[in-house]
Amino acid sequence: MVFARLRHGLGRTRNRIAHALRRLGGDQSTEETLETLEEILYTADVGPLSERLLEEAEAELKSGALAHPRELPAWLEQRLAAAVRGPEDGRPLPPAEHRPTVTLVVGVNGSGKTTSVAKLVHWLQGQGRSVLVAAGDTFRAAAVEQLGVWCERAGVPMVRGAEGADPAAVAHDAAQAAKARGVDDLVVDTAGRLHTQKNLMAELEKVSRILGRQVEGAPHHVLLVLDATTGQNALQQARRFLESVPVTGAFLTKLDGTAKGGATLAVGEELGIPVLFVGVGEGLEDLEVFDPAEFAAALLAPRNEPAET
Ligand SMILES: Nc1nc2c(ncn2[C@@H]2O[C@H](COP(=O)(O)OP(=O)(O)OP(=O)(O)O)[C@@H](O)[C@H]2O)c(=O)[nH]1
Ligand SMILES: [Mg+2]
Repeated sequence: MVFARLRHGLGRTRNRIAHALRRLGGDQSTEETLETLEEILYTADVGPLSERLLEEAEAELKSGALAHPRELPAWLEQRLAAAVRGPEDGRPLPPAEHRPTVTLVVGVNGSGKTTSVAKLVHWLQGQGRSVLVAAGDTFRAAAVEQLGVWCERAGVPMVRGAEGADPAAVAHDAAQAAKARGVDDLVVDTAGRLHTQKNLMAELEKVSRILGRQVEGAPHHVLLVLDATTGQNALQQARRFLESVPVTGAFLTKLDGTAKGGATLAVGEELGIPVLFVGVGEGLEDLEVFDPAEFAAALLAPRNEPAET
């Protein structure tokens, strides 16, 4: 089942939400209903979006647009789904006009970039696309090794530089190799960096610029990898990345192990970027293309299936 691991990960949250949702079906006053709704939104860590939804719910209950609190769970599911964009036409990373399609993967330390690059490679192969990987994290030799292991497992070639090499030089070499080999996709891993490290953010701009010189319009996709377990903090980090590189979408990782699934919605709503993928485990296959409707349903899973006890 799609999002089964997410449902599982959200287990504890789900039980609390399940209780609250059941109360919505009962005979509560408008005030009690809104309190219950607030609890649900808070539990799911939906963030600033909560306030807007609460105001809307209040207005609609008072105007009669929402006739009974019983209708709130369905209303909520629909609103949550509408708050965040998924990939256009359900197709993330569409091919660029000319080969290779270049995808740059960025984010803070430990957010899950390298693992996500591996998953992306695997997913792209599943779409029938040939891939080359650039080991743009030249900071640590171990980083290149880690990516190398994944690439070997997935059976894709990897271009690497010497330890401490300029990541832009690696990106340059990889782009040339990708063109020479005629592969469909080039995926570029980068070192983790804090949004506050100005020089490292400038380095990212340089990598992006160099890629653009090699391949028209590159990078065509810039994926910002965000650790969902950091909840609303992920937003803070994300804003600064958006200033340095043209981020085209988010890859939300570690949704299998978080009670903060709502952060996903906050990302979409607050940053205005689509969520393209979610990571739901540490393996190559543990990636889902993001679907807002399915996600909202999973978040409010108890509405659609009996709650676990
Ligand atoms: N449970 C779970 N773990 C994940 C997921 N994605 C990544 N991880 C784990 O998160 C940890 C960090 O992942 P990396 O891919 O090395 O993160 P990174 O952003 O490349 O890290 P740096 O290169 O050091 O900045 C590893 O233990 C991964 O297995 C996910 O979707 N679910
Ligand atoms: Mg890494």
